[in-house]
Amino acid sequence: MTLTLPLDLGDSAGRATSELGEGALHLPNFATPLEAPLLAQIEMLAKDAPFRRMSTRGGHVMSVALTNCGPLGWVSDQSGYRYSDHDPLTAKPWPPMPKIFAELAQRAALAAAFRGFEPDACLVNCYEPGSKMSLHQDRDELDKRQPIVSVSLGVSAQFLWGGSKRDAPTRSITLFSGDVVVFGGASRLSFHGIKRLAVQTHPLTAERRYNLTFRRAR
Ligand code: MD3
Ligand code: FE
Repeated sequence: MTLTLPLDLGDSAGRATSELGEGALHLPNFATPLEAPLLAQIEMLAKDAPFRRMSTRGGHVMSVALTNCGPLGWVSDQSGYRYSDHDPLTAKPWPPMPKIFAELAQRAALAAAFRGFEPDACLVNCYEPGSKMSLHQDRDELDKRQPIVSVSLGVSAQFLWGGSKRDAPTRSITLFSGDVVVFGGASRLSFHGIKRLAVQTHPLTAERRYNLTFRRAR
């Protein structure tokens, strides 16, 4: 007798690894086994380095709240963007990068054929319903041959993936909790963003979405 199991292919299950562009590899559910411990580490590091909304050079306040861990952290204020070895809010060094963060980032980079990736910065973004990130490039890191590894946790988001020019057409990709994307090579300087977060709930994060981006800043 043949058993037929229900399949939900409209959801996050059953997606294959795909190349979004040259050097940009989407690894669906790569971090799913680590969801709970990663979120527990985020909660702990936010006790030392709280999530906060930063100002931009233009004087706008970002809708995404952020914190960092590792030797360097990405910061923004009225004088612009940069990496800093301390938290401007507390004047203390950023919390150390948890071992499971660094190991996950290195394993993901290796899965995308980037050997020896040793991140010195992990930016942690926190999205609430209505938060968004406008189309931008990440160009504050010295060695553009080093990839950036992104890990999504919590409610899903629509990731906007553009080209090497701001006005190039974009495509939209849903990033679910546990998804990892490695951006390197020709994709390292591509424009990208996150659409306004819809109201949704996730069992581990309620209405929030977190994104870890691992970087080699210096
Ligand atoms: C493509 N974060 O923090 S992760 C950022 O989901 C950022 O919070 C988004 O963009 C987020 O800078 C998107 C995906 C991502 C991260 C870095 C990239 C895509 C990238 C660097 C180069 C190209
Ligand atoms: Fe970015």
